[in-house]
Amino acid sequence: MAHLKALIFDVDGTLADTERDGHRVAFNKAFAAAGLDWEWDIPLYGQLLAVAGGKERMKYYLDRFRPDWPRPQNLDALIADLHQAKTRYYTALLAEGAIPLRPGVKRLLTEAREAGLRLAIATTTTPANVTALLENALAADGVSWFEIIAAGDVVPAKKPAPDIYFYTLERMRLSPQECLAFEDSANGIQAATASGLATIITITDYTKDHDFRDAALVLDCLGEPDYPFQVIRGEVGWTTYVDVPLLRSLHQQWTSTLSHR
Ligand code: XBP
Ligand code: MG
Repeated sequence: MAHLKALIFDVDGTLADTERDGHRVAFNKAFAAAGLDWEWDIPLYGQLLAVAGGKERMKYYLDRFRPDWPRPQNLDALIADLHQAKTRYYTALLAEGAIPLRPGVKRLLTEAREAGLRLAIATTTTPANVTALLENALAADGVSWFEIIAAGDVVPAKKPAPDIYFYTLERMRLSPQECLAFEDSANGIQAATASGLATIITITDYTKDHDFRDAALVLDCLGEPDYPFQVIRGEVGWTTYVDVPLLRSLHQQWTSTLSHR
């Protein structure tokens, strides 16, 4: 039976609740700076999150919500420029400390490293956003905590396609049975489970109604010793926060269930 060797983390919604107060705000700043009458309020952005990827999301917005908006010939170039500007605004927000890590994330990452577990990131967001989040919210050397950071356009298809997880597993030379994934959204759980990974979900306000029937465990957050998690679906025994012993015991249960199928 496979032993647990690595933890693979999604970024947006999982390491930090970045969408509503981070990415959305940065998009709106980029639109305003470009003199565009595009404005993404909180409910609209929730709908736009159906599409992973900032560039893809802007196109989806135009197709679905702005058929009236006259497309320039160089639409792809405009979208690319807007996305670069948005990334600058987003990383500036992170540098101001606007987005903290979610409860339990720093503690679990620290414990996992001390326990010799390998760490990786598999995300749709732009690599510069990952670096800015880790360096500003985790630790100055936060990037070095992760053996692999697979992000953005490094793979042809974005979540819910499993490409970014296959890419990560390949570079770590690990099988999905030797890992656990952490996600927050329907796109994420589909990508992780399609690559054979048992997945723990921590919901956000934007994703609490998503379909997580394929998740191994669904929680409101990872929890802390003084800040217990709420179990939305799954078994955790008496534990009230996610730690390495819990992950090892859950992994054993899940892999043994899988091997008996
Ligand atoms: C979530 C995404 C990203 C972000 C925006 O990524 O879909 O596109 O919303 O980032 P994750 P970019 O897989 O970490 O949940 O604008 O850089 O794409
Ligand atoms: Mg996510």
